[in-house]
Amino acid sequence: MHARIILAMAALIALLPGTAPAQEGPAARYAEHCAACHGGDRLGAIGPALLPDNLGRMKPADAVALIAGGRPATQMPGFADRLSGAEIADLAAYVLAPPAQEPAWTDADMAASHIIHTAPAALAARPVHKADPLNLFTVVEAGDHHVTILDGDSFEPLARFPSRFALHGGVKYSPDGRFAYFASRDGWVSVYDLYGLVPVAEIRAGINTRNIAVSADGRFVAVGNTLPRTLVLLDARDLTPLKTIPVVTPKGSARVSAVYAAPPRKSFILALKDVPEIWEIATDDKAGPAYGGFVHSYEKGMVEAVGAQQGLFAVRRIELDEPLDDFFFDPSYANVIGASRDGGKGQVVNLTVGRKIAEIDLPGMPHLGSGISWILDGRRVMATPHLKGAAVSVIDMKDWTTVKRIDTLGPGFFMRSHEATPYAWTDASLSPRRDTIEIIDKRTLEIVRTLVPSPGKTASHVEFTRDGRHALVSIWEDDGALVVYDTASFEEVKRLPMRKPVGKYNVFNKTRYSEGTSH
Ligand code: DHE
Repeated sequence: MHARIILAMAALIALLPGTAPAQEGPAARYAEHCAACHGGDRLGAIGPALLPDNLGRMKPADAVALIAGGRPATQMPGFADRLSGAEIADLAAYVLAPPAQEPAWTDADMAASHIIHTAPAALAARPVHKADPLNLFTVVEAGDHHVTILDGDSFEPLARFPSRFALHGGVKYSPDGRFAYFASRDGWVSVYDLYGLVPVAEIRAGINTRNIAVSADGRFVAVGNTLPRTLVLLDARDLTPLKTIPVVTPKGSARVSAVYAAPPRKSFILALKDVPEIWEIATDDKAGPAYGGFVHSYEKGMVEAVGAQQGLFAVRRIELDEPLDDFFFDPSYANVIGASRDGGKGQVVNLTVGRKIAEIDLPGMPHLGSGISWILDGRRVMATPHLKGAAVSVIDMKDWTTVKRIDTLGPGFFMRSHEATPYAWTDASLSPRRDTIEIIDKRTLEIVRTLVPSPGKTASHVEFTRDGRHALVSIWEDDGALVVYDTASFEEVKRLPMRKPVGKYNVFNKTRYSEGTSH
């Protein structure tokens, strides 16, 4: 209804004298055909933002096809009947190019976008369902921008609701597992109540967001943005904005690569994309001088104080040799293991001393949240698939040497396991063998089984149930599915049709920081 009113208003405005686009060209065509849904400023309205960062890796040919044919099951119509091929190609090039002036998103814009769906007093006192609240899965279905809440014992859906356009990255939970937090590429952050199965609140914290993190005490949500270049801190209860920290360094401003909570440190850690630095943001009201703007200086070989920030949200900066695109922590959270996607080496940064302590032979660490760790022969090892090669690297986390490079059927995105199983599961979704899941024995580092859940269809992203007895594999297709496997027999036990279920997140494993999954 809302969409129809906006479209009708847009059509009306276009008919008013003096308001119809005066000139020809893609900007005028954008104003005439796209602005009503995607915003005159391209920041999005009922449709998503049409800016290069938000459109991700969309190729010009895909943009042309989408404008010509529309997007099925959404309100995006096709324009092939109204625009010529050349006009559509011009329009595609226009939305894939940055605007002449970088769009702004102020604290006032953010505050104006804040929506409370369920007031705190109206939240359910206890779960309205009979499922184990800690064994729920939140499944992000990218095919039609929905989220399914799944009972992890019966594998029956408890709820299915529309999400913001293009959710990306891991769903995060409050420490008690009651609230689920989502981020969309367009900067929308949402909180959902898993007791009452209702949305609680939403806010648009930026124009383009990398990811979000929830503090260990559950009080704050950190939003890492690439546009504008900010870190936004929200009240986790209802997403009220608390503080916007511009990501500005003496070397210039930077986009956020990713932000994560570091529970034992009572802080958020974020990596910057354009400046070689890691930042640590205190989530402790009493944070002392350790957060006082210390920067490690390689030239001077010492830690020097460059400012005196203390207390909640104090910022500590750590300088690096090269920026990190991806990182994760060792189980103690003393070390950050990261790499730039183009760099040939991984780096280990010790957060206590505030500097790089080792390099890892890890060419182009792949997608974030891809790695896992376990104990092998008395020592902790980590493993991650390669984005650009048919291999999984297993690294000793004490001396950072490569224990083994396991050859796989092809490059993949993710690797997952669970404390209760001796096996790790990995995909080859970036290769011609994208329909396979390979199972590695964590004790022998050998591949012991290859599953093909749906021949010819992409299989990726595995997540385990709370007890580790079942593994859920995604079939990444619009008419996709979640396939549930028994992790001892590797037999399929259930198949649920879903619309491109890109990721699924188990409440227990995430909130208990299982070594077999991302956090
Ligand atoms: Fe992701 C997580 C970055 C493309 C699906 N991805 C993340 C995270 C980051 C990231 C920073 C960690 C968020 C978190 O959990 O807090 N992703 C990037 C990229 O830089 C990249 C390569 C390019 C881009 O477009 O941004 C990229 N990612 C993709 C995809 O194309 C995927 C496959 C489909 C999609 O939905 O866009 C994709 N990303 C995912 C998923 C996770 C994720 C499913 C969560 C993994 C998990 O288990 O935690």
